[in-house]
Amino acid sequence: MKQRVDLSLGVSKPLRIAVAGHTNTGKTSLLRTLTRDARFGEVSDRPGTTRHVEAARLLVNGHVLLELYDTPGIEEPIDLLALLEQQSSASGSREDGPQRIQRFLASAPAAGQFEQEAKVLRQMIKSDAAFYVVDTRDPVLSKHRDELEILRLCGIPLLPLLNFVAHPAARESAWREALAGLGLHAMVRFDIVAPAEDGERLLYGKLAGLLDSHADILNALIENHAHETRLRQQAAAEQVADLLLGVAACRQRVSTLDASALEAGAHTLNKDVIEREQACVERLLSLYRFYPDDIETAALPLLNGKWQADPFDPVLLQSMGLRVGGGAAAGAAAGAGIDLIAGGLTLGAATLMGALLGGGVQTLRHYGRNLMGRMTGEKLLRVDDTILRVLAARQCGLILALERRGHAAQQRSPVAEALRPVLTDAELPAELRLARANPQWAARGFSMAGDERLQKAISSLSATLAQSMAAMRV
Ligand SMILES: Nc1nc2c(ncn2[C@@H]2O[C@H](COP(=O)(O)OP(=O)(O)OP(=O)(O)O)[C@@H](O)[C@H]2O)c(=O)[nH]1
Ligand SMILES: [Mg+2]
Repeated sequence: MKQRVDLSLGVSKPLRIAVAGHTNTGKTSLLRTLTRDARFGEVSDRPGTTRHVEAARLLVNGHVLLELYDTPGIEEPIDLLALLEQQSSASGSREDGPQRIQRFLASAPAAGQFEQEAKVLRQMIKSDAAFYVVDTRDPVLSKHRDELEILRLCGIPLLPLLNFVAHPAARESAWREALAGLGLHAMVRFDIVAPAEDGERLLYGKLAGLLDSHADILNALIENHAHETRLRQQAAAEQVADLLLGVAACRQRVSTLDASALEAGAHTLNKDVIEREQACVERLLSLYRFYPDDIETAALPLLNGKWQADPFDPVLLQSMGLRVGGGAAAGAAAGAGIDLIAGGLTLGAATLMGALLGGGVQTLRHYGRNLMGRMTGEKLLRVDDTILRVLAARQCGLILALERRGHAAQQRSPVAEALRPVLTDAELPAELRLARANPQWAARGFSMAGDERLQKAISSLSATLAQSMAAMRV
């Protein structure tokens, strides 16, 4: 994809934004969301969690464009404003806001009673702009007005960010009115834990309106954000396509048709598919910069060895509205979702399960002498279409859950409940049928080897998957 972000921007000085506000309003959470770093700082329900200023950087093409500074919550605004007024009248000179703040920072209380507030103000006067994070569930009190009064003295643009607006107790209009009354007319609604898809675009766009001198950096951030989202979605769909093509190509040779050989073969294939799915989950988590703990345990193969229901579980297959071979309901899980191919004929999952339940070759007798004759040829096991459909649905479901999740979210995201079928046509996509005929595609890492036909298949299958996911997003 064409890179359109202007590299030359990186050589100018990064834009410095302080994140300020009352304690416990979501400042640290905002940094997690904007940096996509779920481990940034410490977040908790306790007030006074952040005790020091902490910086995070946003890079575009290796250049730092934005520096965000998390600051401690302001705790004693009323007393501090009183002190600032007292210092100002004692000085007898007419000072502007930043001079008053500097005077305060040089005074003894800045190292004593107001140490926390001093950390915020010291960062504010070094920054180009600030976000003021508001918990709109709070009533607007004089402590908030005083806090804003103090922050405004720093002389930099202040953009209020209305958090918790979706909460039933939100007092959005009271806050809007109060902020406007203080001369702050530009503000932005921003749900920090679950930001809207265009949330960051609106946030940086609003800030660009207040910060003419840095509009180019902010526009580059907006563009880069959209660009990275597109790249991530494409890379994610390619991971799933790679998984599906690899699994479709997998085959397991069995030497004889007795039950123990078939069961061992089915077991090996089963294990291989689960491992491949797990590897795909790990790659998707890392692509979206999440950790296994962020997703509900039961839904992840890597936490308990398999998904709550592994892809071969007959009950899962049925609950997905997918056709399952007749024997599945009988509980012959070892063979569910696995086709037996013998002498060039696909006998289907039902046959394999019948064979496993009924003791092998005898069960196959009803296929007639003719067929039994073919059994001397090559005998293979491979996953059936249903398994490919289940894997596609699960991995696409995971991608959508990761996309919806903000990096400040504290609760685990569920995946399993929301699964919707992805490959719904009666026939599987042509790329997967092609993979069936190309067992060499099953070799781990083969997609890295540059095989042209496989690369083409990955790219066209991923486009199909991306289309299905786009339809599910709306
Ligand atoms: N549901 C929900 N919870 C949020 C949101 N933003 C923050 N929180 C929660 O509010 C609490 C405080 O968040 P922090 O990010 O630690 O707040 P802070 O402003 O950095 O707090 P201090 O460092 O103590 O000043 C945490 O439990 C967050 O998970 C939000 O948009 N929605
Ligand atoms: Mg904090």
